[in-house]
Amino acid sequence: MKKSLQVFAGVCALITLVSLNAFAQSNKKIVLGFSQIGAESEWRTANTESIKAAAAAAGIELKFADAQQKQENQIKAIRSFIAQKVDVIAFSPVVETGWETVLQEAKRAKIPVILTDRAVNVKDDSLYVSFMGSDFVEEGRRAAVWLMGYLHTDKPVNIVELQGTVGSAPAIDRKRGFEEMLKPFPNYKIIRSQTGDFTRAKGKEVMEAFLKAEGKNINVLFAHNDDMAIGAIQAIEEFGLKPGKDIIIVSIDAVKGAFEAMIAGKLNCTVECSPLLGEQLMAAVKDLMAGKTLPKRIVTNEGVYPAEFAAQVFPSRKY
Ligand code: GZL
Repeated sequence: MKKSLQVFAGVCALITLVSLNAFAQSNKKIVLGFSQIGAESEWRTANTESIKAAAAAAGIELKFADAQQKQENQIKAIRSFIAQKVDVIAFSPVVETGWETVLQEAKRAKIPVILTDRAVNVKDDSLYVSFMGSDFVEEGRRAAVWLMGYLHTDKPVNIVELQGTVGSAPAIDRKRGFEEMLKPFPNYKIIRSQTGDFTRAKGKEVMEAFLKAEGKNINVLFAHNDDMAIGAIQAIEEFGLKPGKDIIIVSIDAVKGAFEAMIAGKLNCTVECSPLLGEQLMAAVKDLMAGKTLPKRIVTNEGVYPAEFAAQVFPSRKY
């Protein structure tokens, strides 16, 4: 009799332990590992703020790693998240290629991966669950369409281009979209094109070189982001020309600095690329943890802001 009582007590204890564990599991905070590219631009800072604020509001434990724009640091961060057994990994890939190995490691560890902001170029797209971010090709198209509508000319238009980070999805795709729209109009010519790595400092430096080589031959600057455009504006002024008048400038992001430059008459148009992905990401993480299926591609909706609307729109801008 005594023996069977002991067995019964043991079984009860075991059931309690298992059910407690299950309860704890169900109330366990979701842990998200996020590898951010860096802090290279106003856009990136706003994107980081959006992710951190949304994680806190969603009650999700965020492990955040800043890669200082280096792919090897992002790969290290993802490996660290795998070792820590986080529930979900999300990251904004600094460049499109070189991710297969680490994404296969995450897959083997059964940790789902969500891409935000930028895409990866992999053969096996089961290596990530979903990609949420802008359509960069469309952003390039919108920049070109605005420019041709603004200039409305069949005379020669010499364009210099400040490209984003070499090998990054936004740099590749914005260039592609811009050139696609210009193709039927050969009077629009890109005479110089070089990376400014999405930063103000590099944008200024490369624009100085463009001005030294081409001077007043430059009619238009197309910058892949506002930060490089703002750096280039300084270079144009130091060269003795008027940005926004002697050289028409169109860029992408629609950050606060771009609205300030447009209101000052130094920038002519910015194409929106929203960094406010935090809430969308946390909702996707929660859906994933609840067993729901995510769409493979979630596109953010955006607009185009010509200078004449800047003062009116600026007060309502969120980044
Ligand atoms: C675009 C984003 C780009 C921004 C830049 O989604 O990846 O990186 O256009 C940022 O400002 O540095």
